Amino acid sequence: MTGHYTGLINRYRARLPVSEATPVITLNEGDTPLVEFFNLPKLLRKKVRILGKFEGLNPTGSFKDRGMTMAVSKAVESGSQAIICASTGNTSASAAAYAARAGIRCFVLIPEGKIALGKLSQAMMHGSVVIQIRGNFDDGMRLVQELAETMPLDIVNSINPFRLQGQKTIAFEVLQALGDAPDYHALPVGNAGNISAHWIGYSEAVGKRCGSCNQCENDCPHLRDKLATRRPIMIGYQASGAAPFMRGHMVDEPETVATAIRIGHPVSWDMAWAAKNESGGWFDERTDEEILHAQKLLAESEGIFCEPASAASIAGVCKDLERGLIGDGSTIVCTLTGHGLKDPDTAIEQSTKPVVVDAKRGAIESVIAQHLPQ
Ligand code: AN7
Repeated sequence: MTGHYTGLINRYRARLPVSEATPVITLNEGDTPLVEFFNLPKLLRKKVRILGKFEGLNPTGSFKDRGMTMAVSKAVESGSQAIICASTGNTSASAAAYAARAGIRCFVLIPEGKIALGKLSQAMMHGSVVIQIRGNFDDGMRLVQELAETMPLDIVNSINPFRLQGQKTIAFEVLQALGDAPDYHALPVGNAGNISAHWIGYSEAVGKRCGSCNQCENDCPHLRDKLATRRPIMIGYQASGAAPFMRGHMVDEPETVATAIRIGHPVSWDMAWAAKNESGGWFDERTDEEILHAQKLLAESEGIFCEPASAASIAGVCKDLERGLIGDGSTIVCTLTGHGLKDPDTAIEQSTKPVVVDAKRGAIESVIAQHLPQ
């Protein structure tokens, strides 16, 4: 690579449905760190490699930016003046930022009282029109589809296929970092777009499937330039209160502390099942307690602060290692979908409260003495 990094569309142009005519609306998203965890395997007493793809380090703090750079670029290319989405928070934050960048209008529908503070502040700060609905994400998703039928609005939820095209690039980055696929790739599942996008990316990288360009008949770059020899086993983790993939049917009243994945009617239902089945993987669920415990464990043992939904992948992998579902010698990548700073309320609630003392040396000394390593 020459010059400075200018975002995933420019980097993966040959693998994305863009042309010279596509205006690239970017905040230099992607190229996130793949961080190996050294303390977690020791704590678990397992001889495995666990790596976190820290998507919280994208420009608006979540993986949504990968899909949004594509969705907004294509919307602008088609002459769109306004975008709309339903969101549990991160999609709205990302849509708002990319719409600001593009100079177009953005409308977001969010469930009243059920989105993390950081995400709400982002949508407001970037100047989108924030509409809080007395309903959940699934209600919002249905309404967005109805509204876009008659109003001049481009939907930027993951039913917009360009979203998944952008998000598939995470697989390319993992493959280029590791040289080939990990044995397992674990991630949280809400609306199920991301697990579907991961699988599209991994599949194209081995030349298995190619749905994203018009050249596949003859000289397709996806088939020509393989990035991997194999695909990982995909594991999708849900919060127990919002686990339609575990129930085998849609859930009407999803509830979880991990508000990002408080979704009962996932749009990418079929694609997510295909990812699981074709990869030989599985879905599982974790309780809110397990999710928060994993979030704290990762923050304290590895120095990585992800949001609760993201920690579902850590909670998932920890238990599946203990159960022996994932064996010794495995390499596991966990997608850490969003930054912990998105949801300061939940973080503060589960942490030791700061001590308050007089501004005097002696008072502070005694606190320090209690906590110094022996
Ligand atoms: C941190 O923002 O659906 O299974 O509206 O924010 O692709 O839905 C967020 C989803 C995981 C689940 N982790 O991904 C939204 C929204 C975080 C998220 C998911 C979300 P999908």
